[in-house]
Amino acid sequence: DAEYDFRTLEARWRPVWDELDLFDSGRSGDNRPKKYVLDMFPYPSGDLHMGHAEAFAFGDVVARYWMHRGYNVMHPIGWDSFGLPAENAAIKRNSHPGEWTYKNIDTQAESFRRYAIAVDWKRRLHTSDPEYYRWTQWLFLKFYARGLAYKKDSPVNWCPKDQTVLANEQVVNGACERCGTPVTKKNLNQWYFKVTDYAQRLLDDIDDLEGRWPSRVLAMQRNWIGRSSGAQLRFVVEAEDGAAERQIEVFTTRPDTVFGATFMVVAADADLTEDLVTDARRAELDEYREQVKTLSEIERQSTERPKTGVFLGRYAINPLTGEKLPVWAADYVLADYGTGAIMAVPGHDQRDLDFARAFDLPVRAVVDTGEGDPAETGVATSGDGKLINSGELNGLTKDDAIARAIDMVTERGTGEKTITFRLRDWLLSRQRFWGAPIPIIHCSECGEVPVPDDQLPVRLPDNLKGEQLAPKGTSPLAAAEDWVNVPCPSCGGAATRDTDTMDTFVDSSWYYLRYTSPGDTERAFDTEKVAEWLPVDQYVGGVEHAILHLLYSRFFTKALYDMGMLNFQEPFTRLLNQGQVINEGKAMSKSLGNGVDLGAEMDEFGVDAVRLTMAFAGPPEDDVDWADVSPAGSAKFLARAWRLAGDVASAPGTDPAGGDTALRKQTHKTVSEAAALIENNKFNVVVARAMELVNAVRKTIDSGAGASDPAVREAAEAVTILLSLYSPYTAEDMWARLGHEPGVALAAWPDVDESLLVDETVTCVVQVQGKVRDRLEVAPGIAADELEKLATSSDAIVRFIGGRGVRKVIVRAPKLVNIVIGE
Ligand code: ANZ
Ligand code: ZN
Repeated sequence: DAEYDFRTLEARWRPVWDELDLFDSGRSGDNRPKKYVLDMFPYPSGDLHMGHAEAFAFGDVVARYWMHRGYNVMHPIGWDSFGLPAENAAIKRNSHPGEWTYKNIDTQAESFRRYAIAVDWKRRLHTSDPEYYRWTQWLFLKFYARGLAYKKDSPVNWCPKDQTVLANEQVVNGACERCGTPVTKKNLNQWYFKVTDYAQRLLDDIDDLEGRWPSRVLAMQRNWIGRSSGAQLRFVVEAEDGAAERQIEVFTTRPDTVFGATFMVVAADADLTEDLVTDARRAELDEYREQVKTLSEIERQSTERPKTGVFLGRYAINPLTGEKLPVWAADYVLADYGTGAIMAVPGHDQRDLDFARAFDLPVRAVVDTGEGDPAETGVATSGDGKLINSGELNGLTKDDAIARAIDMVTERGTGEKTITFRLRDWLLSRQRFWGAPIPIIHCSECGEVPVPDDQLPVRLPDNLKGEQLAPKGTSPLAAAEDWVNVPCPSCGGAATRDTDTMDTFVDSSWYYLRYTSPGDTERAFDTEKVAEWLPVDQYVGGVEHAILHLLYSRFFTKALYDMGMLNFQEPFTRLLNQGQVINEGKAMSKSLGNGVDLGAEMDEFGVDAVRLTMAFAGPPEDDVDWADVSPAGSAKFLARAWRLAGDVASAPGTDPAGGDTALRKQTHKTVSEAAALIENNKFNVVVARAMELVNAVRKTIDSGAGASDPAVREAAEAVTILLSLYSPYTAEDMWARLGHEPGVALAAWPDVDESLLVDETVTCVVQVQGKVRDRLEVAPGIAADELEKLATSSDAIVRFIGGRGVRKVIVRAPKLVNIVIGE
C-alpha cells in the first residue's frame, strides 16, 4: 500500500486544478444560484503569515461548502495595495513604492495558490492599479457632486520634527510615537467625507445585523456612532456696555440639572474663547491654548489628569434661574463635540466636580439620589431621585424633569431638544504619495474644479522615488511640478492639482463591488451584476476592522444606494471575525521571538494539515494558540482518512449483501449535521465528526466485513467531501482513488436519506394471554414476520411458555405482539 505523502499530493493536483479552472464564477449561462463569500483582502506587507492562513482557511471552508451545495460561488481575491509601508520601504531602498508592492503581491499570490484557496483568480484586483483607482477617483467625484466630500480647515496632530500629520493613535503621551518630539496642532485644509449625514441610518440599520454579525462588533459600531439625546441650551453672555449680545450654546444630556449649573466651560481650543476672553485675561488664555495643543483627545478626556483651565473674565446668565455663571476655558471640554461648550453641574458630573474643587467654584446638588452630598464627598452623584433646589422642577423624577426642563426652555426660546453624535466626518486626505490622487484641480478663477471623467484616472507620477517621498509636511506630489501644474478644465487658465491622496480606507470601501466586474473599463461596477451578487453572503476578517473599515463600507453602500447605484443598504449580510493565531499564549512578535513561519509549517506538515489544524483548533472566533495544537496530529489523521479510500479502491468488488446499517446511519447523520454546523460557523465540530466517521469506517473494515461493503464506500466518499472543505489536496487524491474524475471541489454534497436519521428503535410490547411478559427494542420499520420470529424466540417468552404450545400470534408491528397459548 502506498504511503501518504503530502508533497506528492500537492505536486500532483496543483497543475490539474489550474487546468480545470474550477472556481470560475463568471461563466455565461451558469444558472446555479449564487453565493458571495469574501475574505477581507490582504495588505501586501510581505509573504502570507499565520493570521492570513487562519482567516483564509475559514473563508475557504464556507466557499467550498456552498460549491458542494450546487451554488455558483464568487470567492474573489485582491490586494489593498496602497499605503504607507510601501512608501517607507521605497524611501529606504531609493525605489518606487510600486516595486515593493507588486513584488509582495506576487509572493502572496503564489502562496495563496499553494495554500489552495478556492478563489476565482479572474477577479483579482489591486487598489493601486490605475484601472482600479480611476474608479476610486470617479466615486470620490460622485460624492463630491452630492456635497458628501468637502474641504475644511481643521486642527490635526503635527510632529514638527518629522514634518508630518499624525493620526490620534500615533500620538503617545503628547509626543510623536516615532521620534518623541512634542506634538502640536496644526490647522490644515483637509478633505472630509460627510459620514455624519448618515449617522442615524448607520445606527438604525445595525438592528438588521443582529445575530448575523458578532455582537461585540455591533456594540463597537453603536459606540463609535455614539448617539446622545439631550438638549441644546443658550446662555446669554453678560454684555459690556454697548457691546452686541453674545450667547454660549451648550449641549447637555441632563437638562434636568440646569438649576445645578454653577459655571460654564468652553473648549480652550474653540474659536469662541477668543471672542469671549477679556483683554486682561488674553495673555493667560493664549499661553494655556499652546499647552492644550500638545494634548491628545484621549489625554484631554482622562479623569486621572488634574483639571486645568483659565477664567475668561466673563459671565453668562442661566436661562432658567437668571443666575450669573463665570465662564471658563478648559481642556476637558472638546471643541468638536456637541457645541464645544458646557454648563458645568459639579453636583452630578464628576469632571465638573473635579474642576470646581480645583478652582474653588460652588457645588450644588439638584437631584436627591440618597447618596452623600457631592460638595463634601467629592463624588458626583448620577443616580435617579427627586429634584431639589430646582424651582418648579422640585419633586419631579429625573426623567420627568428632563422633559419638563426641555418644555420650559423651548417655550422661552432659549433651547430645544436635540440629538448629538460622537461620530465625526471622515478625514480622507493624506499628505502621502502612495494613494489615489484626489481628482480636483484648484483654479484661482473657478475654485475647486473636478477633473472631468474622461481625464480619469489622475495617475501618480512615476518619476518620484526614494528621498523624494520623505515626509516634508506637504504631499510629496507637490514637488512634481510638471504633474501639479495643469490648465483649469473649466476656464483653461493656469491651475494646480490637489496634491493630497486618499486614505486607503477609501479604496477598501468599495472593492467588494468591483469584484463583480473587475475588468470593466466603462464603469466602477456593473449595476446589474452587483444586483445579482450582492450583498456579500459571508464576510470573513479580523476584528481590528470592527469599526472603521466596516463603518466606511456601510457608509459607501448607503450613499451609493441614495445615488441609485445599489439596491441594498447593507453590504455584508453575515460577518465572521476570526480569532488571532498566537503562540505560547502571546501574540506573535519579533521581540518575543515566538513567531511561527507559515512557509516553514507548510513545508513540514503540508498545506492540508496546516489548514485542518487552523479549523480544528476551536471555534473560529477564538484565538488559536499554535503551541497547543498539533499539525503533526492533523497530518496523521489525514493519512488515516486517505488510507480508507485506498482500502475501498482495492476491495474485491462490492458486496451486495453488505450495508452495515449502523455505519450508514452514522454517515448520514454526520453529513446532515455537518451542513447545519458549517452554516453556523462551527467548522471545528465538523472536523471532530469527520474523525469519528473515519474511526467508524475503519472499525467496519477491520471487523471482517472488509471494504467491499457499499456502506464503507458511502462513508469514505462522505469523508472525502467533508475533508475537501479543509484539506483539498488529500480530498482530491481520495476522490481519485475512489474512482472519480478530478474536481472533488464541485462534487455534489451527499444526499441525506432522512429515514436513516430517524431514531433507531421503538419498544415492542410482547404479551402472553393479554399480559405483558417482555419488551423488545426493534426498528420502526420492522416487518411483521420478522417481529413474530423475534417475539416468539425471546428468552423470557420461551421460558414463560415452557411446554405449552403456541395457538396463535397476533402481530401489530412495530409496537405489539400478542401470543395466545394452550388448548
Ligand atoms: C450637564 C450635565 C450634568 C452633563 C450632568 C452630564 C451630567 P455624552 O453622554 O457623552 O453625550 N459635554 C457636552 N459637550 C461636551 C464636550 N464638547 N466636551 C466634553 N464634555 C461635553 O455626554 C454629554 C455630556 O457631556 C453633556 O451633558 C455635557 O455635560 C458633557 F449631571 O451637561 B452634561
Ligand atoms: Zn478656472
